[in-house]
Amino acid sequence: MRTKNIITILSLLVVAGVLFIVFAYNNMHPKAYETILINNAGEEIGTAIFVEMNDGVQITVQAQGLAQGAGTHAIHIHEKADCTPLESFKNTGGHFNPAGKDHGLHSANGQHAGDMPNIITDANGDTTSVMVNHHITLQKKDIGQERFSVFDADGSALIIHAGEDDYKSQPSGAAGPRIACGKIKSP
Ligand SMILES: [Cu+2]
Ligand SMILES: [Zn+2]
Repeated sequence: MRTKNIITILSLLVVAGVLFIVFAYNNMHPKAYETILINNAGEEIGTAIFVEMNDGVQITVQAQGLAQGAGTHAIHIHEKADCTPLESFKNTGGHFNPAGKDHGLHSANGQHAGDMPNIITDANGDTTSVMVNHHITLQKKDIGQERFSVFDADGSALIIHAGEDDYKSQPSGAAGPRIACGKIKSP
């Protein structure tokens, strides 16, 4: 009987140890992250889910009533995780650009790490959009000079604009005001 109890205790310790290692590993290497999107009134309008992939980060955006009806909207990663809804989310700064490139998927010296293809909304102003950004990572450290951590000291933010990105105008694609924001901050 005593042996059985000891084995039970040892088993529990092993399980606890494994759980701790998984927890610690996930803390150092987050595989997924979810953020709430808010509009200029500070109201929750959707979510963005980030999943670490071998060659980038997959981002799934679901938002309701993002805009008035159907349209095309720029979406970028901006520099800072401050989604205070004042003056068009200006606290998020410019585009996430640790490599010092020009703006735009069509620019010769492009692109910012935060640049991504436009998304579209339906007649209700809703969207479900999936994209992969090959220039960012959810890991806490950059991966060489290819992929940069969105969890840097000041975090970053997912921003959606009123207008579309023309993929070439400096410094931000002439995309108009910022209408939605989701902070990306180290958990
Ligand atoms: Cu932007
Ligand atoms: Zn840009």
